[in-house]
Amino acid sequence: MIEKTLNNPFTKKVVAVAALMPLFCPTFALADDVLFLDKPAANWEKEAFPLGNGRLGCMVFGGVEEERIQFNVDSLWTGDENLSGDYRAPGMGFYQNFGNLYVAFDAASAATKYRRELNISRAVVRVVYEQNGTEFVRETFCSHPDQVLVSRLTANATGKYSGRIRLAGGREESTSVKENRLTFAGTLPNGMEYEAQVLVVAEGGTVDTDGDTLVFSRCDSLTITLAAGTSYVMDYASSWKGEHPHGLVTEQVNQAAKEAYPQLLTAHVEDHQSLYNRVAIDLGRTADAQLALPIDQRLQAIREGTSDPQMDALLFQYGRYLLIACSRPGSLPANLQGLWNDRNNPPWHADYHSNINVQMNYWLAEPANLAECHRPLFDLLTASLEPFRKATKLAYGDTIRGFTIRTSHNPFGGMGWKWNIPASAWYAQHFWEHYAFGRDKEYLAAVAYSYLKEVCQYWEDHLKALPDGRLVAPNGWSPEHGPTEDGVSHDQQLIWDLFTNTIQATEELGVDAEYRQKLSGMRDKLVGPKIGRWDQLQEWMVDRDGPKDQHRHVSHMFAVYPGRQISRSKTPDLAEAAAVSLKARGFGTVVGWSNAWKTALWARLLDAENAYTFYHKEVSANAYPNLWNGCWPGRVFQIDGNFGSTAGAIEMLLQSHAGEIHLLPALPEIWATGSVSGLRARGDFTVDIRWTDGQLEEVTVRAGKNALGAIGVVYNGKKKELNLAPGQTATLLPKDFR
Ligand code: FUC
Repeated sequence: MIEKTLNNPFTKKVVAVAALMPLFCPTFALADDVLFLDKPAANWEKEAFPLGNGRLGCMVFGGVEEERIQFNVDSLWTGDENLSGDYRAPGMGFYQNFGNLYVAFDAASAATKYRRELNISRAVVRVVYEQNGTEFVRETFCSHPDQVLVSRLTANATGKYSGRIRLAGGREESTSVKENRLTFAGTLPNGMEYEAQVLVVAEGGTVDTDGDTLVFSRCDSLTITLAAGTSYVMDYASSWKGEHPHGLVTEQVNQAAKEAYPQLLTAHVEDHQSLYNRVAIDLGRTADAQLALPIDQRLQAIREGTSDPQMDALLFQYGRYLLIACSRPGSLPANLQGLWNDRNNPPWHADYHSNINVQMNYWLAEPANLAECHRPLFDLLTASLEPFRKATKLAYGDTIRGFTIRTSHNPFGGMGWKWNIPASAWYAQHFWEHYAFGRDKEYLAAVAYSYLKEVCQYWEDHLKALPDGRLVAPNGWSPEHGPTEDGVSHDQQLIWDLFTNTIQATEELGVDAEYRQKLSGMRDKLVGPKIGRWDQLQEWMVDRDGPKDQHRHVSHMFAVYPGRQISRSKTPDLAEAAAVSLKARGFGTVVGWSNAWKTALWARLLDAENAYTFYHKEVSANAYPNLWNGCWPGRVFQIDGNFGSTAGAIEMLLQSHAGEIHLLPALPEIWATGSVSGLRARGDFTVDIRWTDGQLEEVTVRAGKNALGAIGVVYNGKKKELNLAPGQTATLLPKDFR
């Protein structure tokens, strides 16, 4: 049963296909990895294509007369630690539009055969068209290894490029031009310094300056390199400020300009694929005629009822693509818009929203095999501890232990809007989950444990005893819904989760035995989930849920997902009550993140078709032509719906929250035959699954270097126990689950 990786027939097949990939790459990669349109973007939010290296991101429009590349750096923020707590105070700040790069062409005629595509397996946007018999090609990417944006313009004839290049800051900065370099710099009202530089290298022809633009004439090709940075450092003690970015930006541009374009591209693609290629997915075949459509028409056909399982796979991988693009070690975490924003006053400040949104941004990180992309969240939360503590003390008194946070926060630890008391416990869950999946004890000891413990301290001092001795969180609010009162289910569930994870952390680390006892005692006294008068899972301690209430927030379902207090296997009555509540919340079109949450919730409740209904809504109702999630159906881009959709789809294929690996727990009919490889399960396992006609064909479980060893694998109600040494692989077949 237990075999070495290479003896596994399924792995062998994957290896064999991978070896052929360079030969067949164009057809192999086509549908699941490419978004394409047959026209330039008319709209930033809906049609331009996003690229990013975690820190520096851009949106490519692909115009024929003028290319526009709008760019951002994740730390360009106004505001400060905003101790007023006022959401509208200047201290809350806004995430800023860094600027635009424009390349205008002296084009004589209209283009034909136009195609603009984003290949998410390469993280490259390619624009191709013909004009007067010449084929023009532009490739743009944001390199993580070189920390620059590169755009390369070529043609299949010489001397075809003439036009002008302009670099325009988002805050009306003036741009200076020297030789073939454009530069602008500025200082925000909060003292943050920033700078962007563009260097243009031409082959053939000439490049001259004219006022604040570069003029290129009869060039064969152009390579445009853009670097941008700010003086932000993620360090409260340094007032979040470091050196002026001029030196680094200059070096980044100069260094990249020294390298040959193919090298820059190869380094970029290799870096991207080192993350992206960890997971492959096949959810079934779409008809060729549908695949041949540009994505706006493809979405339209889906909206008219055409089946398109490869769109399901594309949406799945797009979530992974976007996380790689906006959250890499060293960057800020993904905000409400990831890192893309074209305004200086974006919706909700493009901030970190703590009552569902930023958490949802990271639900996919661990199971989608992008654990390192989770780190920016821990970095910012850890760096923000001091201002969070300070604000908590200001509001609640100096003697308070631990801290809590408001609904919104910025990259300086500044907060705004209402206090969202249990949010720090929800964040603690992320610290724990990173450990649960990877089992890195050093991280648990050095980073996660102190965070968990400090949040526990807050609750040790704040839980209130009812006359019968049970414990409740006082004055809670089920996010954006209902009254403020004691014992709100969302709070109770989060505290249960926090205590449970902290207890487990003490066991894993072999520390604080007495404290563990104390926490378990308190956890056992917490008012637990309750079933109400219409058999629903109560949102409040008082049985007041309305059966017709279809509010978008489903905060009392935290215990089902992303929590683990309620499950079909361990607490079937509560799980059924959750299903009653969720059904009552309806199946209508809802905001993107609510949609995604419901995908994951129905999957955890093992209802495949309801889960798929919501997953499908993301493309049938919410997604724009660039597949970005429109939060309120079709309007206001918000990235949580993208990330949450991928996370929800994973829950349909693999679950591991209940201490075992559950295969295909909610496989919908439309995904009857398919495969997925590289998903992560808690306990440091990586899982590949293949299925046909709705039935498991084969599963491979690989134990990582920190693997938990013993693990149960469940399929169709039957369990197979495995015991794997680190690095060992097991392959199971249907007969193992009889
Ligand atoms: C929460 C939601 C809103 C929106 C905002 C950014 O407050 O209730 O729908 O997503 O975050």
